[in-house]
Amino acid sequence: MRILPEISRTFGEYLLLPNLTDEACTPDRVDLSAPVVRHRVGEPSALRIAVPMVSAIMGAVSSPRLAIALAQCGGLAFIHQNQPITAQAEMVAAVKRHKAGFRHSDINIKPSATLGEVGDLLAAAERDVAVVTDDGSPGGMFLGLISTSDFNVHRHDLGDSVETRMRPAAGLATAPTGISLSDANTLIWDARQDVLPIVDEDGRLTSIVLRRDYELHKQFRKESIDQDKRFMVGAGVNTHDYRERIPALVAAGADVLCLDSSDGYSTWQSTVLQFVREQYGDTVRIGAGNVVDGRGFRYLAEAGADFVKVGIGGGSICITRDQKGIGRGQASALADVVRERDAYARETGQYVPLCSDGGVLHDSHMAIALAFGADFLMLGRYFARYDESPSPLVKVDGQLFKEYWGEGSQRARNAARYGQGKALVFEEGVDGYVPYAGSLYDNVSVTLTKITSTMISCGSTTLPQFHQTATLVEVSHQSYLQNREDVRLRDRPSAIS
Ligand code: MZP
Repeated sequence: MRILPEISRTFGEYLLLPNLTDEACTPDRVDLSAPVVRHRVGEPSALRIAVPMVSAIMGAVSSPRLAIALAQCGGLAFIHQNQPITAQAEMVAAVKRHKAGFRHSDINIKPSATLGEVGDLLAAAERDVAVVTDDGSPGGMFLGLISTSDFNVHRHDLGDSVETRMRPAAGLATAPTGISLSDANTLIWDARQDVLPIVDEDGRLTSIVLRRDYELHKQFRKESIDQDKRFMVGAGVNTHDYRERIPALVAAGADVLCLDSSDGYSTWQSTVLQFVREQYGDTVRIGAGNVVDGRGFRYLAEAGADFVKVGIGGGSICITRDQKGIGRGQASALADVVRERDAYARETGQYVPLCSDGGVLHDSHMAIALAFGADFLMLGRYFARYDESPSPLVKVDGQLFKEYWGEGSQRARNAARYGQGKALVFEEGVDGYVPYAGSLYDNVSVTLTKITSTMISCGSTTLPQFHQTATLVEVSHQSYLQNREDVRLRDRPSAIS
Protein backbone atom coordinates (compact mmCIF):
# COMPACT_ATOMS: atom_id res chain seq x y z
CA MET A 1 0.00 0.00 0.00
CA ARG A 2 1.19 3.53 -0.66
CA ILE A 3 -0.47 6.85 -0.03
CA LEU A 4 0.38 9.71 -2.38
CA PRO A 5 1.56 12.81 -0.49
CA GLU A 6 -0.98 15.10 -2.14
CA ILE A 7 -4.67 15.92 -2.15
CA SER A 8 -6.77 14.96 -5.18
CA ARG A 9 -7.96 18.24 -6.70
CA THR A 10 -10.49 19.29 -9.29
CA PHE A 11 -10.74 22.25 -11.72
CA GLY A 12 -12.85 24.46 -9.44
CA GLU A 13 -9.98 24.59 -6.93
CA TYR A 14 -7.75 26.66 -9.24
CA LEU A 15 -7.66 30.11 -10.77
CA LEU A 16 -5.36 31.59 -13.39
CA LEU A 17 -3.19 34.63 -12.77
CA PRO A 18 -2.93 37.09 -15.67
CA ASN A 19 0.41 37.41 -17.45
CA LEU A 20 1.52 40.47 -19.42
CA THR A 21 -0.74 41.06 -22.43
CA ASP A 22 1.10 42.80 -25.26
CA GLU A 23 0.12 44.21 -28.69
CA ALA A 24 0.61 40.82 -30.33
CA CYS A 25 -1.99 39.30 -28.07
CA THR A 26 -5.29 40.04 -29.79
CA PRO A 27 -8.35 37.81 -30.36
CA ASP A 28 -7.76 37.50 -34.11
CA ARG A 29 -4.26 36.11 -33.44
CA VAL A 30 -5.37 33.42 -31.02
CA ASP A 31 -4.99 29.96 -32.52
CA LEU A 32 -6.94 27.29 -30.63
CA SER A 33 -5.91 24.43 -32.90
CA ALA A 34 -4.61 21.24 -31.32
CA PRO A 35 -2.94 17.99 -32.33
CA VAL A 36 -5.09 14.87 -32.02
CA VAL A 37 -2.59 12.11 -32.78
CA ARG A 38 1.03 11.47 -31.88
CA HIS A 39 3.74 13.16 -33.88
CA ARG A 40 7.44 13.84 -33.78
CA VAL A 41 8.32 16.81 -31.60
CA GLY A 42 8.60 19.90 -33.80
CA GLU A 43 6.58 18.37 -36.65
CA PRO A 44 2.83 18.80 -37.18
CA SER A 45 0.38 16.11 -36.14
CA ALA A 46 -1.25 14.21 -39.03
CA LEU A 47 -4.66 15.00 -37.52
CA ARG A 48 -5.44 18.37 -36.00
CA ILE A 49 -8.61 20.08 -34.87
CA ALA A 50 -9.24 23.80 -35.16
CA VAL A 51 -10.73 24.05 -31.68
CA PRO A 52 -9.81 21.80 -28.73
CA MET A 53 -13.22 20.21 -28.16
CA VAL A 54 -14.37 16.66 -28.81
CA SER A 55 -17.68 15.11 -27.85
CA ALA A 56 -18.02 12.26 -25.35
CA ILE A 57 -18.36 8.70 -26.62
CA MET A 58 -21.90 8.50 -25.28
CA GLY A 59 -25.32 7.56 -26.62
CA ALA A 60 -26.85 10.73 -25.15
CA VAL A 61 -24.24 12.94 -26.83
CA SER A 62 -22.63 11.86 -30.08
CA SER A 63 -24.96 11.35 -33.03
CA PRO A 64 -24.28 12.14 -36.72
CA ARG A 65 -26.09 15.42 -36.39
CA LEU A 66 -23.99 16.55 -33.45
CA ALA A 67 -20.86 15.32 -35.25
CA ILE A 68 -21.58 17.51 -38.27
CA ALA A 69 -22.38 20.56 -36.16
CA LEU A 70 -19.23 20.12 -34.07
CA ALA A 71 -17.05 19.57 -37.14
CA GLN A 72 -18.50 22.77 -38.60
CA CYS A 73 -17.29 24.56 -35.48
CA GLY A 74 -13.81 23.06 -35.80
CA GLY A 75 -14.10 20.21 -33.25
CA LEU A 76 -14.55 16.47 -33.53
CA ALA A 77 -17.21 14.02 -32.36
CA PHE A 78 -16.71 10.40 -31.35
CA ILE A 79 -19.69 8.28 -32.36
CA HIS A 80 -20.60 5.98 -29.45
CA GLN A 81 -19.91 2.27 -29.50
CA ASN A 82 -22.74 1.11 -27.23
CA GLN A 83 -24.66 -0.16 -30.25
CA PRO A 84 -24.37 -2.85 -32.92
CA ILE A 85 -21.37 -2.55 -35.22
CA THR A 86 -23.51 -1.93 -38.31
CA ALA A 87 -25.46 0.85 -36.58
CA GLN A 88 -22.27 2.62 -35.46
CA ALA A 89 -20.64 2.24 -38.88
CA GLU A 90 -23.79 3.66 -40.50
CA MET A 91 -23.60 6.71 -38.22
CA VAL A 92 -19.97 7.28 -39.21
CA ALA A 93 -20.88 6.88 -42.88
CA ALA A 94 -23.78 9.33 -42.47
CA VAL A 95 -21.34 12.02 -41.29
CA LYS A 96 -18.91 11.27 -44.10
CA ARG A 97 -21.67 11.51 -46.76
CA HIS A 98 -22.16 15.21 -45.98
CA LYS A 99 -19.91 17.42 -48.04
CA ALA A 100 -18.47 20.27 -46.03
CA GLY A 101 -19.40 23.78 -47.07
CA PHE A 102 -22.83 25.28 -47.61
CA ARG A 103 -25.76 23.67 -45.92
CA HIS A 104 -28.13 21.63 -47.96
CA SER A 105 -31.68 22.78 -48.08
CA ASP A 106 -33.39 19.59 -49.02
CA ILE A 107 -36.01 20.03 -46.35
CA ASN A 108 -38.44 22.42 -47.89
CA ILE A 109 -41.73 23.11 -46.21
CA LYS A 110 -44.87 25.13 -46.81
CA PRO A 111 -45.69 28.11 -44.60
CA SER A 112 -48.86 26.28 -43.57
CA ALA A 113 -47.03 23.25 -42.15
CA THR A 114 -47.83 22.45 -38.53
CA LEU A 115 -45.09 22.32 -35.94
CA GLY A 116 -45.58 18.59 -35.66
CA GLU A 117 -44.95 18.15 -39.37
CA VAL A 118 -41.90 20.41 -39.29
CA GLY A 119 -40.48 18.56 -36.29
CA ASP A 120 -40.87 15.21 -37.97
CA LEU A 121 -39.12 16.53 -41.07
CA LEU A 122 -36.25 18.03 -39.12
CA ALA A 123 -35.77 14.91 -37.02
CA ALA A 124 -35.96 12.55 -40.00
CA ALA A 125 -33.40 14.57 -41.94
CA GLU A 126 -31.16 15.26 -38.91
CA ARG A 127 -30.96 18.90 -39.88
CA ASP A 128 -31.05 21.95 -37.70
CA VAL A 129 -32.74 24.17 -40.25
CA ALA A 130 -35.61 23.81 -42.68
CA VAL A 131 -36.21 26.19 -45.54
CA VAL A 132 -39.70 27.58 -46.04
CA THR A 133 -40.73 28.18 -49.66
CA ASP A 134 -44.10 29.48 -50.80
CA ASP A 135 -45.29 26.16 -52.23
CA GLY A 136 -43.08 23.82 -50.19
CA SER A 137 -41.04 22.79 -53.23
CA PRO A 138 -37.27 23.21 -53.61
CA GLY A 139 -37.86 25.52 -56.55
CA GLY A 140 -40.38 27.68 -54.72
CA MET A 141 -39.86 31.23 -53.55
CA PHE A 142 -37.69 31.42 -50.45
CA LEU A 143 -39.65 32.82 -47.51
CA GLY A 144 -37.60 32.08 -44.44
CA LEU A 145 -35.94 29.61 -42.18
CA ILE A 146 -36.94 27.50 -39.21
CA SER A 147 -34.23 26.53 -36.77
CA THR A 148 -34.51 23.49 -34.52
CA SER A 149 -34.16 25.63 -31.39
CA ASP A 150 -37.16 27.72 -32.39
CA PHE A 151 -39.04 24.63 -33.30
CA ASN A 152 -38.32 22.86 -30.01
CA VAL A 153 -39.35 25.79 -27.88
CA HIS A 154 -42.48 26.51 -29.89
CA ARG A 155 -43.54 22.91 -29.91
CA HIS A 156 -43.34 22.72 -26.14
CA ASP A 157 -45.11 26.00 -25.61
CA LEU A 158 -47.77 25.73 -28.26
CA GLY A 159 -48.38 22.07 -29.03
CA ASP A 160 -48.29 20.42 -32.41
CA SER A 161 -51.37 21.80 -34.07
CA VAL A 162 -50.52 25.49 -34.46
CA GLU A 163 -49.07 27.01 -37.56
CA THR A 164 -45.36 27.23 -38.14
CA ARG A 165 -43.52 30.30 -36.94
CA MET A 166 -40.69 31.45 -39.12
CA ARG A 167 -37.72 33.63 -38.43
CA PRO A 168 -38.20 37.03 -40.11
CA ALA A 169 -38.13 36.59 -43.86
CA ALA A 170 -34.64 36.93 -45.20
CA GLY A 171 -34.66 36.59 -48.92
CA LEU A 172 -33.31 39.96 -49.94
CA ALA A 173 -30.00 38.79 -51.35
CA THR A 174 -29.30 35.54 -53.10
CA ALA A 175 -26.00 34.21 -54.39
CA PRO A 176 -25.19 32.03 -57.39
CA THR A 177 -24.06 28.43 -57.03
CA GLY A 178 -20.27 28.34 -57.06
CA ILE A 179 -19.79 31.45 -54.93
CA SER A 180 -16.91 31.10 -52.46
CA LEU A 181 -17.70 30.90 -48.76
CA SER A 182 -15.95 34.16 -48.04
CA ASP A 183 -17.84 35.99 -50.82
CA ALA A 184 -21.09 34.48 -49.55
CA ASN A 185 -20.22 35.62 -46.07
CA THR A 186 -19.55 39.15 -47.24
CA LEU A 187 -22.93 39.21 -48.97
CA ILE A 188 -24.81 37.85 -45.98
CA TRP A 189 -23.11 40.35 -43.74
CA ASP A 190 -23.72 43.32 -46.02
CA ALA A 191 -27.37 42.37 -46.53
CA ARG A 192 -27.85 41.91 -42.76
CA GLN A 193 -29.61 38.62 -43.30
CA ASP A 194 -29.83 35.53 -41.13
CA VAL A 195 -29.52 33.28 -44.13
CA LEU A 196 -28.25 33.57 -47.67
CA PRO A 197 -30.02 31.40 -50.25
CA ILE A 198 -27.77 29.98 -53.00
CA VAL A 199 -29.58 29.60 -56.32
CA ASP A 200 -28.79 27.83 -59.60
CA GLU A 201 -28.94 29.37 -63.10
CA ASP A 202 -32.73 29.08 -63.13
CA GLY A 203 -33.04 30.83 -59.80
CA ARG A 204 -33.85 27.59 -57.95
CA LEU A 205 -32.69 27.25 -54.38
CA THR A 206 -29.76 24.81 -54.06
CA SER A 207 -28.34 25.45 -50.61
CA ILE A 208 -28.03 28.03 -47.89
CA VAL A 209 -25.41 29.83 -45.82
CA LEU A 210 -26.23 30.82 -42.25
CA ARG A 211 -25.04 34.05 -40.75
CA ARG A 212 -23.86 32.30 -37.62
CA ASP A 213 -21.60 30.13 -39.76
CA TYR A 214 -20.09 33.33 -41.04
CA GLU A 215 -19.52 34.55 -37.51
CA LEU A 216 -17.87 31.28 -36.55
CA HIS A 217 -15.70 31.37 -39.64
CA LYS A 218 -14.76 34.93 -39.02
CA GLN A 219 -13.62 34.08 -35.50
CA PHE A 220 -12.15 30.65 -35.95
CA ARG A 221 -11.87 30.36 -39.72
CA LYS A 222 -11.73 26.59 -39.92
CA GLU A 223 -13.93 23.56 -40.05
CA SER A 224 -12.72 20.06 -39.23
CA ILE A 225 -12.51 18.85 -42.79
CA ASP A 226 -10.52 16.02 -44.36
CA GLN A 227 -8.52 16.33 -47.51
CA ASP A 228 -11.56 15.05 -49.45
CA LYS A 229 -13.73 17.89 -48.08
CA ARG A 230 -15.77 15.62 -45.83
CA PHE A 231 -16.38 16.34 -42.17
CA MET A 232 -14.01 14.62 -39.77
CA VAL A 233 -15.51 12.12 -37.36
CA GLY A 234 -14.16 9.74 -34.72
CA ALA A 235 -15.61 6.55 -33.26
CA GLY A 236 -15.38 4.65 -29.99
CA VAL A 237 -14.27 1.00 -29.87
CA ASN A 238 -14.01 -1.59 -27.11
CA THR A 239 -11.70 -4.45 -26.16
CA HIS A 240 -14.27 -7.17 -26.90
CA ASP A 241 -15.46 -7.05 -30.50
CA TYR A 242 -12.59 -4.95 -31.92
CA ARG A 243 -11.66 -7.53 -34.57
CA GLU A 244 -14.99 -6.90 -36.27
CA ARG A 245 -15.81 -3.35 -35.15
CA ILE A 246 -12.55 -1.68 -36.16
CA PRO A 247 -12.57 -2.89 -39.79
CA ALA A 248 -16.23 -1.83 -40.14
CA LEU A 249 -15.52 1.66 -38.78
CA VAL A 250 -12.44 2.05 -40.96
CA ALA A 251 -14.46 1.00 -44.02
CA ALA A 252 -17.16 3.53 -43.07
CA GLY A 253 -14.53 6.29 -43.12
CA ALA A 254 -13.81 7.00 -39.44
CA ASP A 255 -10.87 9.42 -39.20
CA VAL A 256 -9.75 8.34 -35.75
CA LEU A 257 -10.77 5.70 -33.21
CA CYS A 258 -10.71 5.73 -29.43
CA LEU A 259 -10.78 2.88 -26.94
CA ASP A 260 -13.73 3.61 -24.71
CA SER A 261 -13.21 2.45 -21.15
CA SER A 262 -13.47 3.94 -17.68
CA ASP A 263 -10.16 2.20 -16.80
CA GLY A 264 -7.67 1.93 -19.64
CA TYR A 265 -4.58 0.80 -17.70
CA SER A 266 -4.98 -2.78 -18.87
CA THR A 267 -3.34 -5.38 -21.06
CA TRP A 268 -6.62 -5.57 -23.05
CA GLN A 269 -6.02 -2.10 -24.40
CA SER A 270 -2.43 -2.96 -25.30
CA THR A 271 -3.72 -5.98 -27.25
CA VAL A 272 -6.12 -3.81 -29.27
CA LEU A 273 -3.39 -1.25 -30.02
CA GLN A 274 -1.13 -4.05 -31.20
CA PHE A 275 -3.94 -5.40 -33.40
CA VAL A 276 -4.34 -1.99 -35.06
CA ARG A 277 -0.63 -1.61 -35.73
CA GLU A 278 -0.36 -5.12 -37.16
CA GLN A 279 -3.39 -4.71 -39.41
CA TYR A 280 -3.03 -1.09 -40.47
CA GLY A 281 0.39 0.25 -39.50
CA ASP A 282 0.02 4.02 -38.98
CA THR A 283 -2.85 4.43 -41.44
CA VAL A 284 -5.42 3.92 -38.67
CA ARG A 285 -5.12 6.21 -35.67
CA ILE A 286 -6.40 5.20 -32.23
CA GLY A 287 -6.47 6.80 -28.79
CA ALA A 288 -6.62 4.88 -25.51
CA GLY A 289 -7.64 5.42 -21.88
CA ASN A 290 -8.78 6.44 -19.44
CA VAL A 291 -5.88 6.85 -17.03
CA VAL A 292 -5.23 9.15 -14.09
CA ASP A 293 -1.49 8.92 -13.52
CA GLY A 294 1.86 8.88 -15.26
CA ARG A 295 2.15 5.08 -15.07
CA GLY A 296 -1.07 4.59 -17.03
CA PHE A 297 0.04 7.15 -19.61
CA ARG A 298 3.47 5.57 -20.09
CA TYR A 299 1.96 2.10 -20.46
CA LEU A 300 -0.47 3.18 -23.21
CA ALA A 301 2.05 5.45 -24.96
CA GLU A 302 4.55 2.59 -25.14
CA ALA A 303 1.81 0.27 -26.37
CA GLY A 304 1.32 2.64 -29.33
CA ALA A 305 -1.66 4.84 -28.40
CA ASP A 306 -2.02 7.87 -30.69
CA PHE A 307 -3.46 9.95 -27.86
CA VAL A 308 -4.29 9.23 -24.24
CA LYS A 309 -7.49 10.13 -22.46
CA VAL A 310 -7.34 11.27 -18.82
CA GLY A 311 -10.06 11.05 -16.17
CA ILE A 312 -11.79 8.56 -13.90
CA GLY A 313 -14.81 9.44 -11.85
CA GLY A 314 -15.00 13.12 -12.79
CA GLY A 315 -17.87 12.86 -15.29
CA SER A 316 -20.99 14.77 -14.28
CA ILE A 317 -23.09 11.60 -14.44
CA CYS A 318 -20.41 9.36 -12.91
CA ILE A 319 -20.76 7.53 -9.58
CA THR A 320 -17.69 5.30 -10.03
CA ARG A 321 -15.94 6.94 -7.07
CA ASP A 322 -18.87 6.11 -4.78
CA GLN A 323 -19.40 2.64 -6.16
CA LYS A 324 -15.82 1.43 -6.54
CA GLY A 325 -13.69 3.96 -4.68
CA ILE A 326 -11.61 4.55 -7.80
CA GLY A 327 -10.76 7.89 -9.37
CA ARG A 328 -8.79 11.08 -8.99
CA GLY A 329 -9.60 14.78 -9.08
CA GLN A 330 -9.31 15.82 -12.71
CA ALA A 331 -6.81 18.63 -12.11
CA SER A 332 -4.43 16.38 -10.12
CA ALA A 333 -4.77 13.59 -12.68
CA LEU A 334 -3.93 15.98 -15.52
CA ALA A 335 -0.94 17.52 -13.74
CA ASP A 336 0.55 14.06 -13.17
CA VAL A 337 -0.09 12.79 -16.72
CA VAL A 338 1.14 16.03 -18.33
CA ARG A 339 4.47 15.63 -16.51
CA GLU A 340 4.80 12.13 -17.95
CA ARG A 341 3.76 13.19 -21.45
CA ASP A 342 6.45 15.85 -21.45
CA ALA A 343 9.08 13.45 -20.05
CA TYR A 344 8.11 10.88 -22.70
CA ALA A 345 8.44 13.52 -25.43
CA ARG A 346 11.92 14.48 -24.22
CA GLU A 347 13.05 10.86 -24.06
CA THR A 348 11.56 9.58 -27.32
CA GLY A 349 10.97 12.64 -29.50
CA GLN A 350 7.31 11.56 -29.73
CA TYR A 351 4.54 13.89 -28.57
CA VAL A 352 1.43 11.96 -27.50
CA PRO A 353 -1.50 14.39 -27.10
CA LEU A 354 -3.68 14.30 -23.98
CA CYS A 355 -7.44 14.52 -23.92
CA SER A 356 -8.94 15.66 -20.62
CA ASP A 357 -12.21 13.76 -20.29
CA GLY A 358 -15.09 14.85 -18.06
CA GLY A 359 -15.65 17.13 -15.12
CA VAL A 360 -16.11 20.41 -17.00
CA LEU A 361 -18.95 22.18 -15.19
CA HIS A 362 -18.29 25.73 -16.33
CA ASP A 363 -16.64 27.20 -19.42
CA SER A 364 -13.84 28.47 -17.16
CA HIS A 365 -12.96 24.83 -16.36
CA MET A 366 -12.06 24.36 -20.03
CA ALA A 367 -9.48 27.14 -19.78
CA ILE A 368 -8.14 25.65 -16.54
CA ALA A 369 -7.86 22.17 -18.12
CA LEU A 370 -5.98 23.62 -21.10
CA ALA A 371 -3.73 25.61 -18.76
CA PHE A 372 -2.90 22.37 -16.92
CA GLY A 373 -1.57 21.05 -20.23
CA ALA A 374 -4.48 19.19 -21.84
CA ASP A 375 -4.28 19.28 -25.65
CA PHE A 376 -8.02 18.93 -26.12
CA LEU A 377 -11.13 18.29 -24.04
CA MET A 378 -13.81 15.62 -24.17
CA LEU A 379 -17.20 16.96 -23.11
CA GLY A 380 -20.42 15.13 -22.34
CA ARG A 381 -22.78 17.29 -20.29
CA TYR A 382 -21.71 20.38 -22.23
CA PHE A 383 -22.91 18.99 -25.58
CA ALA A 384 -25.87 16.99 -24.24
CA ARG A 385 -27.67 20.30 -23.59
CA TYR A 386 -27.93 21.31 -27.23
CA ASP A 387 -30.46 20.79 -30.01
CA GLU A 388 -27.96 18.69 -31.92
CA SER A 389 -27.56 15.99 -29.24
CA PRO A 390 -29.76 12.94 -29.82
CA SER A 391 -31.45 12.85 -26.40
CA PRO A 392 -35.11 13.78 -25.84
CA LEU A 393 -36.14 17.30 -24.85
CA VAL A 394 -38.49 17.32 -21.87
CA LYS A 395 -40.33 19.91 -19.85
CA VAL A 396 -40.16 19.70 -16.04
CA ASP A 397 -41.97 22.31 -13.92
CA GLY A 398 -42.14 24.67 -16.87
CA GLN A 399 -38.43 24.40 -17.70
CA LEU A 400 -36.90 22.64 -20.66
CA PHE A 401 -34.28 19.94 -20.12
CA LYS A 402 -32.47 17.38 -22.25
CA GLU A 403 -32.13 13.89 -20.89
CA TYR A 404 -28.54 12.86 -20.15
CA TRP A 405 -27.45 9.44 -18.93
CA GLY A 406 -24.09 7.82 -18.23
CA GLU A 407 -22.76 4.92 -20.24
CA GLY A 408 -22.52 2.96 -17.00
CA SER A 409 -26.17 3.58 -16.11
CA GLN A 410 -28.83 0.94 -16.29
CA ARG A 411 -30.30 2.92 -19.17
CA ALA A 412 -27.21 2.60 -21.28
CA ARG A 413 -26.88 -1.06 -20.25
CA ASN A 414 -23.32 -0.84 -21.40
CA ALA A 415 -22.28 -4.31 -20.38
CA ALA A 416 -19.39 -4.22 -22.82
CA ARG A 417 -17.82 -1.23 -21.16
CA TYR A 418 -18.55 -1.60 -17.48
CA GLY A 419 -19.44 -5.25 -16.98
CA GLN A 420 -16.70 -6.81 -19.11
CA GLY A 421 -19.30 -8.53 -21.27
CA LYS A 422 -21.51 -9.71 -18.42
CA ALA A 423 -24.87 -8.30 -17.40
CA LEU A 424 -24.73 -4.99 -15.52
CA VAL A 425 -24.64 -5.91 -11.81
CA PHE A 426 -24.27 -2.39 -10.42
CA GLU A 427 -24.52 1.05 -11.96
CA GLU A 428 -21.60 3.46 -12.35
CA GLY A 429 -23.60 6.25 -13.93
CA VAL A 430 -26.85 8.11 -13.39
CA ASP A 431 -29.77 8.82 -15.66
CA GLY A 432 -30.72 12.49 -15.32
CA TYR A 433 -31.37 15.82 -16.97
CA VAL A 434 -29.37 18.86 -18.08
CA PRO A 435 -30.91 22.29 -18.70
CA TYR A 436 -31.70 22.77 -22.39
CA ALA A 437 -29.38 25.40 -23.85
CA GLY A 438 -30.38 25.82 -27.53
CA SER A 439 -28.04 25.61 -30.48
CA LEU A 440 -24.55 24.11 -30.37
CA TYR A 441 -23.28 26.69 -32.87
CA ASP A 442 -24.29 29.66 -30.73
CA ASN A 443 -22.98 28.18 -27.48
CA VAL A 444 -19.68 26.91 -28.86
CA SER A 445 -19.04 30.31 -30.34
CA VAL A 446 -19.52 32.00 -26.94
CA THR A 447 -17.39 29.39 -25.14
CA LEU A 448 -14.53 29.79 -27.61
CA THR A 449 -14.71 33.53 -27.21
CA LYS A 450 -14.34 33.08 -23.44
CA ILE A 451 -11.33 30.73 -23.81
CA THR A 452 -9.76 33.18 -26.25
CA SER A 453 -10.29 35.99 -23.78
CA THR A 454 -8.70 33.97 -20.94
CA MET A 455 -5.68 33.19 -23.09
CA ILE A 456 -5.23 36.83 -23.95
CA SER A 457 -5.30 37.79 -20.28
CA CYS A 458 -2.65 35.12 -19.74
CA GLY A 459 -0.54 36.51 -22.58
CA SER A 460 -0.86 33.47 -24.87
CA THR A 461 -1.92 33.13 -28.49
CA THR A 462 -1.40 29.37 -28.90
CA LEU A 463 -2.16 26.37 -26.73
CA PRO A 464 1.49 25.24 -26.45
CA GLN A 465 2.38 28.74 -25.26
CA PHE A 466 -0.54 28.64 -22.80
CA HIS A 467 0.71 25.26 -21.48
CA GLN A 468 4.13 26.72 -20.84
CA THR A 469 3.32 30.10 -19.39
CA ALA A 470 0.01 29.65 -17.52
CA THR A 471 0.26 30.42 -13.81
CA LEU A 472 -2.30 28.67 -11.66
CA VAL A 473 -3.12 29.25 -8.03
CA GLU A 474 -5.14 27.15 -5.60
CA VAL A 475 -8.18 28.82 -4.09
CA SER A 476 -8.99 28.37 -0.42
CA HIS A 477 -12.18 26.59 0.53
CA GLN A 478 -13.45 29.83 2.07
CA SER A 479 -12.82 31.74 -1.15
CA TYR A 480 -14.56 28.99 -3.14
CA LEU A 481 -17.62 29.16 -0.87
CA GLN A 482 -17.74 32.94 -1.06
CA ASN A 483 -17.62 32.85 -4.84
CA ARG A 484 -20.45 30.31 -4.98
CA GLU A 485 -22.52 32.48 -2.66
CA ASP A 486 -21.93 35.48 -4.93
CA VAL A 487 -23.10 33.43 -7.90
CA ARG A 488 -26.20 32.34 -6.01
CA LEU A 489 -27.07 35.96 -5.25
CA ARG A 490 -26.45 37.03 -8.84
CA ASP A 491 -28.77 34.27 -10.03
CA ARG A 492 -31.51 35.24 -7.61
CA PRO A 493 -31.57 39.04 -7.32
CA SER A 494 -34.63 38.94 -5.07
CA ALA A 495 -32.58 37.22 -2.37
CA ILE A 496 -30.61 40.41 -1.65
CA SER A 497 -33.46 42.90 -1.80
P1 MZP B 1 -19.05 15.19 -18.40
O1 MZP B 1 -18.56 16.02 -19.54
O2 MZP B 1 -20.53 14.94 -18.48
O3 MZP B 1 -18.63 15.72 -17.06
O4 MZP B 1 -18.32 13.77 -18.51
C1 MZP B 1 -18.37 12.99 -19.67
C2 MZP B 1 -17.51 11.77 -19.46
O5 MZP B 1 -18.01 10.97 -18.38
C3 MZP B 1 -17.47 10.80 -20.64
O6 MZP B 1 -16.64 11.21 -21.68
C4 MZP B 1 -17.00 9.52 -19.98
O7 MZP B 1 -15.60 9.43 -19.86
C5 MZP B 1 -17.59 9.63 -18.57
N1 MZP B 1 -18.75 8.75 -18.41
C6 MZP B 1 -19.69 8.39 -19.29
N2 MZP B 1 -20.59 7.57 -18.68
C7 MZP B 1 -20.19 7.43 -17.41
C8 MZP B 1 -20.87 6.64 -16.37
O8 MZP B 1 -21.95 6.15 -16.59
C9 MZP B 1 -19.03 8.18 -17.24
N3 MZP B 1 -20.24 6.54 -15.22
O9 MZP B 1 -18.36 8.32 -16.21
